[in-house]
This record gives sequence, structure tokens and C-alpha cells, in this order.
Amino acid sequence: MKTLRELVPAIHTLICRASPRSFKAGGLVWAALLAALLAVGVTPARAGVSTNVDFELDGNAVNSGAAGDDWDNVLGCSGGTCGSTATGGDTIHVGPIAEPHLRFTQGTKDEERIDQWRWDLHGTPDKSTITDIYAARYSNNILYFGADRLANNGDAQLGFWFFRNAVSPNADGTFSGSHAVGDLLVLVNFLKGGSVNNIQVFKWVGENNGNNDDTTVPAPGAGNSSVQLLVSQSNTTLLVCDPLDIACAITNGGSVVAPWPYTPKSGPSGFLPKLRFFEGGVDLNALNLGNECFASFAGETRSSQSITAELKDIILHAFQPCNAAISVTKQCTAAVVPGGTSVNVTFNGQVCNTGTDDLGSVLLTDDKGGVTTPPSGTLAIGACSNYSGSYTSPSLVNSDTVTASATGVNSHTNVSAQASAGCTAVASPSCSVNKNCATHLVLDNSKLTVQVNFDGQVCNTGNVALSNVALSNDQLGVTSPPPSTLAVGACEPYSGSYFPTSLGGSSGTASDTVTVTADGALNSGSKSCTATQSCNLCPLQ
Ligand SMILES: [Ca+2]
Ligand SMILES: [Ca+2]
Repeated sequence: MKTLRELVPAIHTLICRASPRSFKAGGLVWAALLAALLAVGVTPARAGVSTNVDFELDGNAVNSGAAGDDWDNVLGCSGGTCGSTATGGDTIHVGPIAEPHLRFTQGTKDEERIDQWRWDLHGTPDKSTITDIYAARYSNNILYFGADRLANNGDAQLGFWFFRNAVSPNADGTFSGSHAVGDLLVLVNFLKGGSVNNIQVFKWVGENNGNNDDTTVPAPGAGNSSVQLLVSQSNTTLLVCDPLDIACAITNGGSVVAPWPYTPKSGPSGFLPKLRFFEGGVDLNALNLGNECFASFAGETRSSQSITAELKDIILHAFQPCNAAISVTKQCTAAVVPGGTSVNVTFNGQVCNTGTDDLGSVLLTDDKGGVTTPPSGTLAIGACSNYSGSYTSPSLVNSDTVTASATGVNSHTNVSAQASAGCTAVASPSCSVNKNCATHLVLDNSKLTVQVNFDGQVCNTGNVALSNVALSNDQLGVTSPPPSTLAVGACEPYSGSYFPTSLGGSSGTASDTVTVTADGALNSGSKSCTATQSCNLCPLQ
């Protein structure tokens, strides 16, 4: 059996779609429906604006025991002031907003581009004077909005714009900002004292019904408007919802408490008399607008319910911060590879979402290539993701640049950031040489002569390969030099002989020195090493 809380949405749906009489019957209908539903164990549908348990779309602004928030707790209102402690389950809310309170210059219409809108401060009829606006968005992409007005002597014709781009008034009577495809316009009208009511939802598509190249003929039936009608519903109840529950609006049928400072044209302060308070909601997902971010929103009053009506009053305010931003850090280390002929550079860092929009399509490239562990493809606001990679270089000194790029999920803005880092590998060209010698008597040119034979090994004791290896003996006589290249750790023999031309020391020694020179790979410089040994000539060794 379902709990009462789970059944509330279904009951609410039935009431929403019921006749005016049954809606007004209120508690009796609820009780009867609740009993019926409990009896059959109905599973309620949770989708829809009027059935959403997040918010009380009930014609007042005060959170009651019914499931969901209402404006007073969403906006953090207490004791007649708001903004102290918001306790709603929304993801973003704004309001109550009373300023800047402007008037559209006569002739300004919803269908026009924003650069065609004009404002001034001429007077407007009290019934068309909007006093506060408010909006909240929930994680299920149901967007709630509301407004109150000064007087109710006449029909209420209101509009709510949600702009993807930031829109704001300029001091010269124009507006900055521009429409983007996907801007949302909701018109709500409560006519004849709340007995003829309708809601219309439009999407901005641009001039010529979205074919704004001015040459493509709009599809048959699409019309030429810059806005497309997505939802339209009329009703005779105070709550008007379309049959799919994609959009709803309601006004107050009697006086309700104003959680924020409010003084009606007539009547006590702190109360919103009948038909002064308006709230509604749209399911952005159902309109394929769930991924849109709305930087600004506005509440307006209008001269009639027609889309071509003149606009009267407007309050405009920022809504969602929709700024995509990305940052990237980078560091690297370089080391000579074991073979000593190249350098391995490893790099890593972090890509962070530093904006106020979720990021998708996160990519990271390095101008030297070699990204082996890319960052996550998506980054929520404030999230970071590590990356790493490596590449091989022919140089000890290296520098490379990474570029991180992404697209704002809601703002659709492309952003990128770069970071560079340099790192140098340590090269230690080094060699060693040892030497043996022995004396022999040889017949040279018919004379018995002492000859010194020498040999030894040349070794590469550094961490880079050696080239141009050359070995010389100060007494000359190198007959078998080492090879000209030496790999890291390699040793190669050499040998030779010479005839000493002098006697050193008391017993007669022949001394010679071999010197090795070599060039370290990777331009690491030249190195030399020597070995000296003396051989006694007497006795012969
Ligand atoms: Ca409410
Ligand atoms: Ca509640």
C-alpha cells in the first residue's frame, strides 16, 4: 500500500483536471479521492508540474503541511523579510525582486528583438503594476515562477521571460543582451475575475519562425513569429494546467498572506487580496529545454493575452549564473632514459570547473602529445579531475603546453585554458679508463730494444651514451683504439706499445698516460678521463 505522501501527487492531478465545482469542493474531493485511491492501491504518477511534490502550486505563498516547498521557505522569508534562511529543496531561487521596476515604452512587444525593446518611467495602470517577481528551479528541471501586482481592478495579463543570455536595462532606455534560441516565455492570463484563465508557453526561435536567414520559408502552419507556441490551455478554474501537466499557473481566489513586504492599493499591508498573487511552473524537460541555463528572468504585464500585445511593466533580474569556466595546472619531470640516448618527460596536473555551469566534452591535449590518462569528460561545478601523460624528447631541456577545453552544459559556451611547464633532465657524461703495461725486449731494426706494451679498458660510467670516443697515449703507440661510441655501462678494450726513450727512477721506469675524450649524448658536454702507469724497465716486468 502506498503512503499518503506518495498518493498526494495523483490526487492533486485529479483535482487539477477536475471540473471547477470539484476543484472548489476542496477537502471533500480530496477525502473522497484519497479513500478511493487507498482502496485500490493506485500508484501515482510523479511527473508533471501540478503533481510535483517539490512545490505547492496552490495559489498562496506560504509553505503548508502539504508536500513541497512554497515561496516563503524557498525565499527564506520570516517576519515579513526574506533572504535570511532559505530551506527549499530548489537548486536556485531568486526573489522577491521589486527593482529595477521599469515601464515598457509604448509599442514594445514580446515578439521583438531585445535591441528593439525600449523602457521609460511613465505611469502604468495600477492593475498592470507588477510589484514583485520570484523564481525557483528544481533539480528535476521544473521551473516555478511567480509575481504579485498592485491592484486587481481588471484582467491580469502577465508574462514571464527566462532568457538564456544576460539581459539588463541600459540607462538610455534600451536593453542590453540578446535573445537566444530556447528563451522561454510563459503568458498567464486570469480574466473576468479569474473565471476565464489560460496559460501559453512560447520558445524564442528567432525571426521568420526560426528561419532567420530570411530566405527559408517557414514550415506550413509555423507562422512567421519569432516565438513558437509550445503549450496552450484555457480553463475556468483558478488553476490552469495543460492536459500533459507541462505548464500550470494559478492565482489566489481570496486574500492570502504576503511573506514579503507588500502593500496593496487598498486593504491592509501584509496581505495579497484576491487576484494579486500569481504562481506557475513549467516542466523544462517536457519542452526539451532541460539543458538550458537562464541567466536572466523578467516578469511583465501586458495589454492583452495576445502574443502581439503591447507590454506594460517589467521587473528584470539575473536568475541563474550561467558562466562556464575552466582552469588547468601542469607540472612535469624529465629523466634520461636508461639507454642514455633520449629523455622521458612525464607530466600531470588537474583540470577544474571554476565556473557556475556544469562542463561537458572536457578534453585535454598536449602540444607534445602523450596524454595517457585524460581528465573526466564531465565536471560538475567546482569539481576537478587529474590527468597525466608522457612523451619522449631528444633534448635535456623541455617545455610543453596543455590545453583543456570544455563546453558549458547549460550555457553552451566553449571555454578553454592553457598551462605550460618546463623541466630539465640531469645528464652525467662520465668515463673511466684503466691501464696495464708490460716491458719486453724486442729486436728492432737489428737492435735489442725495450718495448712497453699497454692495454686496458675504457668504460662509460655516466647515464648518457658517449660518442667521438678517442684514446691517446702521451708516448703514442696506440694500435687498437676503443670504438668511437660507448653505450651506457659498456666497456671496450684498447691496446698499443711504444719504445721508451728515457729512464725514470732508480730502477728505471717507463711511464705513460692514456687520455680518453668523449662527447656525451643529448648535448650533455665533453668528458675526459686518464690513466697513468709506470712499468719498471729493470728488471723487465
Ligand atoms: Ca504556492
Ligand atoms: Ca509544504
